[in-house]
Amino acid sequence: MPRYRDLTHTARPSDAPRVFEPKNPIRTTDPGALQMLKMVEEQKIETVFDRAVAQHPQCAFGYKGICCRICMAGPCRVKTEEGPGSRGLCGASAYTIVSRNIVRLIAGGAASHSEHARHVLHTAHAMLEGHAPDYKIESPAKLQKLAQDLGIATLDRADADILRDVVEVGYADFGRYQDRPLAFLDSFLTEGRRKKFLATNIMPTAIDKSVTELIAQTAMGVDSDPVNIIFGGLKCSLADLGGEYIGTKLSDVMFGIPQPIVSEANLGVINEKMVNIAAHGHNPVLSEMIVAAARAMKDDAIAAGAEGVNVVGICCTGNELLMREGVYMATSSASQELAILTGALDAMVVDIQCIYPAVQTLAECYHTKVITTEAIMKIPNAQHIAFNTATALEDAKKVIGIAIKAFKNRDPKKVNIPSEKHSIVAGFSVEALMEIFSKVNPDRPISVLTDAILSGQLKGVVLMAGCNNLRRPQDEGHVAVLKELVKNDVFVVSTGCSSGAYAKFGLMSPLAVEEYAGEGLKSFFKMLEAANPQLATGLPLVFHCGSCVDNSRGMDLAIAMANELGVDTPKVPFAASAPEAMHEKAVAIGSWCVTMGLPCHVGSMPPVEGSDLVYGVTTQIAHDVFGGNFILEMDPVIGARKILDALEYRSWKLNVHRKAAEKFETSLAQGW
Ligand code: BF8
Ligand code: SF4
Repeated sequence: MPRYRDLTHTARPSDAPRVFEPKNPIRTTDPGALQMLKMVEEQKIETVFDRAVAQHPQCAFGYKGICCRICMAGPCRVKTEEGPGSRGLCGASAYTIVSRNIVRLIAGGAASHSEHARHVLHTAHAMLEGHAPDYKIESPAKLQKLAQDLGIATLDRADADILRDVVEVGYADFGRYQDRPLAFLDSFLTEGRRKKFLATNIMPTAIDKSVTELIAQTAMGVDSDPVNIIFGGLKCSLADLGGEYIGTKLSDVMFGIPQPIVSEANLGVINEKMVNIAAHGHNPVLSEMIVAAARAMKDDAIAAGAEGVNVVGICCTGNELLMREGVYMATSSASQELAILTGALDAMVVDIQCIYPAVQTLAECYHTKVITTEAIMKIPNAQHIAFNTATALEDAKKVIGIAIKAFKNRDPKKVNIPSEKHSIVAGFSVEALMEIFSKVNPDRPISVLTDAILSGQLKGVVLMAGCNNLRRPQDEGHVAVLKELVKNDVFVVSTGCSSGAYAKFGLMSPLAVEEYAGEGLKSFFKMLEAANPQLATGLPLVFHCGSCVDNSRGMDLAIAMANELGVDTPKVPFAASAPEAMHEKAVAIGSWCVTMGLPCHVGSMPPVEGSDLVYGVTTQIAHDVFGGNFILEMDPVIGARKILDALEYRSWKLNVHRKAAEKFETSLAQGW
């Protein structure tokens, strides 16, 4: 069972309101978004903030996970009364319905992440076959390392041959029929996790199989055992993690390993004098080509009367471009529509995931063109350009051409760009972090981080992740949790829309360190900066480690720490937090975090409260089986305190056992 130092803290959430002022349409704390909404106040434009108000109150059955729509005899809603109403029509109990519903979210998340990864794989494959001439191997070093991790020979082999084998293993990971672990997943697991997953029968063998098997397992009249269903869900979440690894690692091979880079964030990065195009969605396969095309077509933009083409990022594609290209981050999930309200966004090109269909509705009130690019993602009335890796740069140039044409139709009277923007430092892949640590300890770079934790200088590491969820104001949770953690000397890395929040608030900057970091964290940064005079800027308060698939980078960091400390991941002072989780992908990520042995705070209640059994498994029993557990807490400060308790408990235990091992000159005990 997880333990909390403050005895008022339990596995149940505090009584903080689940929904912030349900009738209040000001549901953001992002200064740029607030400024934008103020600027268009008179115009009564409908955005997600108004629709969030209109959706309340939400259905209490759905909220608790006790509405079953799995077959057409339903929907069946489980009532608290005794008798026939306490079960679905087929006799399914609350625990069956809740567990089926929640694991189907994991299946959706795993399908989404791995579809992204499959696209990167297809692109690599097409490149090797000579059908994707605009792509190349950007990082042979990453390819070598990846191949070695996968057990693929590298000595005296051409990069293309090595990549061919890597791609083959990646494809096999999608469709393997043999009873062998997912290779990309197995390649980085600790021995302890490998044993645990085999013993609990949740080691996935193939990504597609894990998703379809889970849908089949939870179909009407199949599995009704909540524990078995949850284990099926955890297996699928591990397949999700494998898919994320494929996505991140191959993206690094083809587009480069992110390195520290200076950029800017928030709506003020939209430039009135430029052709502005937002890249929104997730996959660098598209967005990298958009950036290349924008650079190539600068003169066309100048001929149209602009100063050039300004690509800005939204959501995770924004993270990908920020890390590798220094592209400005315009905004994140819940404020995506607001980029259009500036009246200066000439086009928005999208691929997959987290794109509100509402962007097209709003674009029709302006000159903005929305361009969809993927066969599985179209929006009625938006323009569709089928993005083909064989003609990638050409397709991307068509998109830029549309933006330049739209620029000429821009109505200057409608231009309202908020002034809000901040300088940020991003691009902290694990490789980039290790490079910085290596200036202190070239032989064992990661020990710089673990030693700081063992000495008490740092409390631990937290991976801040996830979305916006307008049950509470946008970014409020991300910012509040971060401030509490850094004040208490936690080293924080971030991904996804959590990164978006910190970038937009200017917290992803060295300037924020003085104001918010605790003394231990400050002295840790000072020591790193002194050893790294080559860095162009100071270190930021929070380290941007990428998009949502890049949560795999967070896991890489946790595993490196585990290996250095000589323990399995459940003993590492490392936790995750998604204060505003929303997407199915967030459920998949949270579930693998727990399965990998990490405490995982979630600040928006998932639909599990309809069953005490399922609630107890996710928040308590999971801790006994896997060493990780969900901390479901809506108050961000209490959430952060609960995370801190988990970190302190782990570092305290580590120190006790290490001291005992030193004293008696034995190896570190493992049975705790
Ligand atoms: O994958 S954090 S709202 S943008 S799901 Fe979506 Fe959530 Fe943002 Fe990226 Ni991740
Ligand atoms: Fe109702 Fe059972 Fe069908 Fe679900 S599967 S909708 S509980 S009859």
